[in-house]
Amino acid sequence: MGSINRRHFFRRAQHFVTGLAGGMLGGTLPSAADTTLVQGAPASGYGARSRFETIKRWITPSRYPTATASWTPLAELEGVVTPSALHYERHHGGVPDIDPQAHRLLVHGRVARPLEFTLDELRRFPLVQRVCFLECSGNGYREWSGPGGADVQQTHGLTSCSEWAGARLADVLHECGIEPDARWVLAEGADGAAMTRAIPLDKCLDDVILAYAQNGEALRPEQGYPLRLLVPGFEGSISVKWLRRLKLGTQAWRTREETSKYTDLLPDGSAREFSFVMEAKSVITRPSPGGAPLTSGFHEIRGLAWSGRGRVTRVEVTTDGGRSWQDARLHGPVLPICHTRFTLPWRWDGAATRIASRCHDETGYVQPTREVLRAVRGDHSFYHYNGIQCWQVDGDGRVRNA
Ligand SMILES: Nc1nc2c(c(=O)[nH]1)N[C@H]1C(S)=C(S)[C@@H](COP(=O)(O)O)O[C@H]1N2
Ligand SMILES: [Mo]
Repeated sequence: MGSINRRHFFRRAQHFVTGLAGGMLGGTLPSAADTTLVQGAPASGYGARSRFETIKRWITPSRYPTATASWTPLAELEGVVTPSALHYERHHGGVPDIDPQAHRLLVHGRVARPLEFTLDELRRFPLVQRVCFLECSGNGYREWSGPGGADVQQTHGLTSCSEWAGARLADVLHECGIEPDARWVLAEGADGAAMTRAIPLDKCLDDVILAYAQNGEALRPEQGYPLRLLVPGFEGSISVKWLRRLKLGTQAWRTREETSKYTDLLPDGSAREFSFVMEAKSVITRPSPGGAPLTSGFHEIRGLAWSGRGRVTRVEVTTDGGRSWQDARLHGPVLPICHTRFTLPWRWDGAATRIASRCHDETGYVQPTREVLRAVRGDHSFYHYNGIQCWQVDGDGRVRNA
């Protein structure tokens, strides 16, 4: 939109609308004879994006390419659903190549009837579907010690949002007959890492999905094809991909992923265990670092907010470095445990400033600053960073992580 001011923008929009109506109501449209018609490409069996579109996941450089992560380019996306091809990835042992016909899910342990399910059998359970985000608890780990990531992709790209569909885990567990003393469920993946995590049984009986579909089609291999757990609101690592085994037990197992990993060392030397829930968070995706430098005038600030505890109820935005905050517009439908799009009109006067967003969720929780988080969790945290993200807008219009 460049440097046009807001009034100009609306006037132009009005011209556009009246111009269009004039054309449709008998104004002069170009006739077929005026243009050279070129035959386009034929229909295709499976779609691909335009060759002019080039945005990509950013892959963390690593000596171990099968134990790394790729990050969603959030600043480049609109709406709230992440295209499957751009969903972030985190794998500990690479992406296995699994034949769905041969794949089985074993349910055993504290159940009356240990059972093995094929995918066809799982599809016979009643369907459950929901749009929700999945976020790695390592998202934003570099921001703990100060501004870290170069852009939104590197600060927040380990969250993505999809429509997931499958069977309700509760239905499948009930089919096996849950023993009265069962309290925990161990989930194991069929990948090289045999990723294993324990989940409280209460959560499993509440809203966990045995997902076989994502955004309408089969899961992508990198998202766990042919079957994964989808544990709404919990850190991503609990949503075990390539799921092959569920074991019910009376207590947690404290696997490697629950002791040496996915715990949070506190200032007093103790560790937060089972810190499952992803707390409320938000980020301004536009303007943000890496975009074209801003020109003064009207801009629409855009961003995403989400909370693992339920709905986002309010997002405030500051454009003056925190002196004042304004309520942004939330674009519906606002779903629980789902990315929520917010926007706020802004006129930039060309002076250096700082912009940031602050998310509230339906539990009354308000997204904290980095200082507040560090005061509580100390200097040794890696996971669960959800601090307010501040962007510095320099006088020349360049935006950077501050
Ligand atoms: N079997 C298996 N499941 C797994 C993982 C894994 O490495 N192996 N990674 C976990 C982690 S750490 C996260 S954040 C999410 C990532 O899911 P995604 O790759 O679909 O985004 O999957 C989880 N499930
Ligand atoms: Mo993760």
